[in-house]
Formats: sequence, structure tokens, C-alpha cells
Amino acid sequence: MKWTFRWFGHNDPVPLAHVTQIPGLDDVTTSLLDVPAGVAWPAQAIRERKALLAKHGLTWTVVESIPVTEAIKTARPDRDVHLAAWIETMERLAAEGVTTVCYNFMPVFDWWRSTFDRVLDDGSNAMAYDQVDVDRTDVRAGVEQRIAWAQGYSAAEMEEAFAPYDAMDESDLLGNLAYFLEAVTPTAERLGVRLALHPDDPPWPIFGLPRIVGDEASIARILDLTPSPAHGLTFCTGSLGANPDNDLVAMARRFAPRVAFVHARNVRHHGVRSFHEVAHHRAAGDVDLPTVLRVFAEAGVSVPLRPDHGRMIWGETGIQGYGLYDRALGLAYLQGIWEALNVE
Ligand code: DNO
Repeated sequence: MKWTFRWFGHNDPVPLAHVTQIPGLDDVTTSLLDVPAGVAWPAQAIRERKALLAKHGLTWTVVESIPVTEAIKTARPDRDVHLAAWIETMERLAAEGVTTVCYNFMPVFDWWRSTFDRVLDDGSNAMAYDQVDVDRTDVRAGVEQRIAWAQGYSAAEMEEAFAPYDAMDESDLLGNLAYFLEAVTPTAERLGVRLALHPDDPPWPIFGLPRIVGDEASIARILDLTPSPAHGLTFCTGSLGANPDNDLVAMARRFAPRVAFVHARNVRHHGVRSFHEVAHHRAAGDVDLPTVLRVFAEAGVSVPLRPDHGRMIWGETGIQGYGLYDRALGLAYLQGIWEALNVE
């Protein structure tokens, strides 16, 4: 595995000087959040980010994410312009050695939680999702920025974002994903880039918007759109594991050859469509990360892996899910398992 760690850029309260102190880590997963979606990232800005990481002894090989715009997801007439920019960004990144590209195809929102700081029994806090609370949220009235990806939407912007989906169902969205893949995959193949589609988080429709990357059948259907080795998956154990019906071990086994990137995260279920995030350790939640890693080891999967969402512990504040301490503990735990599996 290539061990990597997400860093959000200059607004990330976690300093790179601390990231570089994590044992066994040499790579950072990052993106250029300041560039508006739909615009090609300037080559110079990419080089600057790479140089900044290099100053701390860190490489940059994974981008998370190049945003897929609403124009692309809803097949607006300007989608080809956005696709050209997306491809140009990928080319410029590949020229600097960034060859794993994480992206998602979730309408309007990226991941969603109903609670950001649920206090757990040990006094730490973590994000949680409860469908009853989500159902009570009048999202069309606008949302504030509580999540790392979010721009925040006003009510008017929200209406505009939702409107195209009134006339779309899952198969339309799947068709737009197929169009996207047809456009970007040949260039990815030529550049030796692996595209890593992130599952929906949570893996079911929210706010009446379609979602199409949530379980074994839907992922198999998407991977079958093209057999290209460039068309891969981000195996996010937390997103997929939020649905207790998903058999992660079976999915890891089946999709191993297509896994391009791993997000290791653990959740604890407490009812239907209700869970909170926990430490990466097996005993802490319902996701069996050691067994998933064993499956990957047996299948010869060697791709970038990062510890995903942790709790906030030891008084740390910052970007929810993305504190330094719990993710670093998670990384150490996962690396220990991997070493004990004796694969490298
Ligand atoms: C959550 C992340 C996601 C992920 C995107 C990929 O913390 O795993 O936001 O970055 O869905 O495009």
C-alpha cells in the first residue's frame, strides 16, 4: 500500500510540519480548493502545491477530488466545456506525478451528516447521521457550511441546483456518468492515470436526489460500463459500511482488481439509516478493517490508502472528521495490520 493522508491546503488547521511526523507516511492527498469547479487548474498552482509538500518531505500522487460539476451530472449544454477543463486538469496533474484521481458523482451534495459533534462515551466527538433528523431538515431553505467540501448554498442556489433533478431518475444519472467516463477514460489510459470513483455517502438517496453508487450491484453495473483499467473505484469502507446490508468483505474480494484507492473509516450502526463515526479499530465499530485489509493483501492490491474520518480527540478542534490525532492513530493501526499480514 501507499500510505497517504488528506490535507486540505492552506486553510487546513493541521500543519504539514505535523503531518510529516506521522511514522511511515510519505504522501499527501490534496486538491486545489480555490479553483472554481469547471475551470482547469493552473499548471503553476499545481507545481506550487507539489513544491510545498516536497519542502516537508512529502510527495503528492493522489488528488481528491477533481470536482465533477453539476453541468456534467445533469447533462447541461455546457457540460463539454466542463469536461474539457476536467481533462486538462487531469493532464496537468499527471505531468506532475499525480496519477490517482478520486472523484464522486453525487448530485448537489458530497457526503452528508446530520450531526457534526456527537459526544461519544469516552468524551471524544464524531459525526453522526440519523435519517429522522435529515428528514426534518428543510434543505431547500439553504445550508451553511459545516462540511469540508461545502461551499454553502443560499436558498436560491439550492433551488437552482435541485431543479434539473426533478426531471431525472437514477438511469439518467447513470447515463451521465457513462458519458463522463467515455469522455475522460481514454486520456486517463494514455496518461497511466487511475480514476477512483468514490461511493455515495451515505449510500442511499438523500433529499429526493438520485444516488447510484451505493451497493455491490450498483457498483458492479458502473464498473461494467467500461473494462478499462483506468476506470476504478475508491473503496470507502465508511461510506459503504454505513449500510449494514453491504458485505464489505465480499465487495472487497469482488472489486479488488478495480480498487484504485482506499478510504479506511469505521462506523457504528444504531438502527435503520442511523450511524456515527468511530475510531478505526475493529472493536470500536461495525466495519471490520483488518479483514478487508487481509482480502486486499491476498488479492495483491497495492494502491494508495488513507485513514479517513476520525473522531476529534484530546481537545483537538478543526475540520470535522479531519483532525490530526485520530487519523494518525488509525494510520498506525492499519499499517501494523498490513505489516503483520507480511505483504511488503
Ligand atoms: C469525505 C470524503 C469525500 C470525498 C469525495 C470524493 O470526507 O471522503 O468528501 O472526498 O466524495 O470526491
